[in-house]
Amino acid sequence: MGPFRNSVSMMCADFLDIRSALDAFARGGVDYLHIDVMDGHYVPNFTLGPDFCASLSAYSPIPLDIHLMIEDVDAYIPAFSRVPGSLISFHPETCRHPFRTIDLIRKHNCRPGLALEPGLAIETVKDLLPQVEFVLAMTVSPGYAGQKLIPGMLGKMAALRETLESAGLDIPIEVDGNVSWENLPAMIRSGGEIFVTGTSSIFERGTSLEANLGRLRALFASLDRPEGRGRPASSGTKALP
Ligand code: S6P
Ligand code: MG
Repeated sequence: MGPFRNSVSMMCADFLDIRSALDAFARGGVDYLHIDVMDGHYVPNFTLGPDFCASLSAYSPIPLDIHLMIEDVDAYIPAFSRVPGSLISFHPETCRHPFRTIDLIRKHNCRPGLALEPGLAIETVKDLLPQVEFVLAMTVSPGYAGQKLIPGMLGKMAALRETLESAGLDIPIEVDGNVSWENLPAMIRSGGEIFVTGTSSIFERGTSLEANLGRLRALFASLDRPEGRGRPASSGTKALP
């Protein structure tokens, strides 16, 4: 699928028909299953938990991309790392000692990522970037699907990409929030490589999952990085499975 990858947002799936969604994802070239975990404290919503993750993996071989929007992250790493090799991202402002949290995720055989909420200054996480395998850049405030892209977030992603490059860090940026057909090209130009697809694209109403997955594949294939921006396409699938 080229350098761009699709992580489908499972909180947007029809919970009464998860098997058919997983079957469609297997046929449609989905790269990750994005699991939004919300605790009613860090964000004003509740969503998915560790048993749901385990059930998905018992049925589907697609790797998990677990996005923790919770407080007291360290206490829950063992529960969320039951599937080895899963991507696990957390919001550093929820942790007292984020280096320790990163180590804990690795010790549990998972791949640590930093999740950046839109208001967080990149400068505050600079020292953590060399320790993680990806950065999840939120383009909406954490908590809900179906929100609109916050103006300024594309520029912030581009600044993050530049920060990574000038530090010599070859890790992907995952974009989360309002990844729509319209926003995706600009998100790619701003340095995104992994895209969380929810109600704005894959789960858009009125069309089938199959049709939307085909549309996304075609869009990925038609887009490439402009000269001199972002990582070269050939390096795009290197860092993560
Ligand atoms: C939001 C969450 C996201 C949503 C995703 C939904 O807190 O982290 O992963 O599931 O943004 O996609 P959409 O297209 O409805 O914005
Ligand atoms: Mg998310």
